Amino acid sequence: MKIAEVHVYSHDLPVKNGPYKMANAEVWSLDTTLVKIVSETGLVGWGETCPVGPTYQPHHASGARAALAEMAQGLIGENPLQPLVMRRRMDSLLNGHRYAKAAIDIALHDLMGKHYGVRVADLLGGAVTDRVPSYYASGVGEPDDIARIAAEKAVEGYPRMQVKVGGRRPVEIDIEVVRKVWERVGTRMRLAVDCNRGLTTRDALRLSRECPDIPFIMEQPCNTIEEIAAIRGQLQHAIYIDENGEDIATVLRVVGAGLCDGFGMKVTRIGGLHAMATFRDICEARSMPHTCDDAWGGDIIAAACTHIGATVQPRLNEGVWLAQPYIDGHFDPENGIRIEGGHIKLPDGPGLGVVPDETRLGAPLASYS
Ligand code: 0XW
Ligand code: MG
Repeated sequence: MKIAEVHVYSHDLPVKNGPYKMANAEVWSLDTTLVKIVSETGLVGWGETCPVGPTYQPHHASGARAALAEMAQGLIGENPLQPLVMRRRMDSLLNGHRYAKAAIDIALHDLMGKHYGVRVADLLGGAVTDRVPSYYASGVGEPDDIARIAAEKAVEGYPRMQVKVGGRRPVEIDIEVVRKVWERVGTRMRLAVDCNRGLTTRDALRLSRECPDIPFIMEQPCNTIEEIAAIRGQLQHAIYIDENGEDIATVLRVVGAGLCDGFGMKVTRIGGLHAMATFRDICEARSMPHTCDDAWGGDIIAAACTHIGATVQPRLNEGVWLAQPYIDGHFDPENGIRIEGGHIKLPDGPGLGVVPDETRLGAPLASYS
């Protein structure tokens, strides 16, 4: 089988009740990029990549589209049923830019699933559940507001809550946020405190030291691996790496050096579903809990995260975060991905099991054949 066509689309996703605020980003609307791959036999696969603005990671929407433009013509005529060979092909066309390559990789998995008549989760090793746990991530906010949201999410059935802290405000407010959430929710939900690179080592140490009784994990406390390494031995809390987990080589480095206890992982950052399966297996080999998220995105990203999330060993599964609660409507009005009771139903497939209504996307930005 050969790839006959590649089409690239863009679509705006306004943030419901925006902005969504993190230590290093405040977003009102996200610009997502969709990729449609068509085989010579007429099979179609969809992929997506949607950086959460230009400051969260070294990714941005126009960068994704420039990278796709660089590679797309070189994919025509290649076999879409070989994701490993295709990853090497993409690397031969462009260095880096895994978050753009991920859109192609996701589309290949969707197409492959349709070809073989199976779900993407089955291509990735097999689902262990069809009710995938999610988690709720608050924005950076005031202590009473975040505690109220946390209490509501516990009642909704979320097994885990991620509280955002960090940025340009006194760390005392962050400490109060964490304390109030813990007072309201206790052990009803597992708790993550995500600093999104936003704390100095001084403030990360203070946050941890002042909450030794609260069993949260601390996610991406500081900007760099070096800063985290410098304070790792003095922290009272387990450390998860998110933004710094840029590729498999970095994951191997931080796991090997004992610099973290788990990960917040993004499917597009690591390069797509093929790389995500490798990451999952590394984590399983070292008993490292992790999420299977993306930074933002619509139904295609949501489905991709849910399929890989369904394959994670349950004791290591920290959940699949979706932007769905912040987005009005779906690309696929019938089978769009939804969080209900803090969990996500694994789509039936074949492939991703979601098919965008193309009339909602308009004409492609670029087409290659
Ligand atoms: C909560 N998320 C998965 C969504 C936002 O893009 C940030 C991210 C995180 O954990 O950093
Ligand atoms: Mg994070």
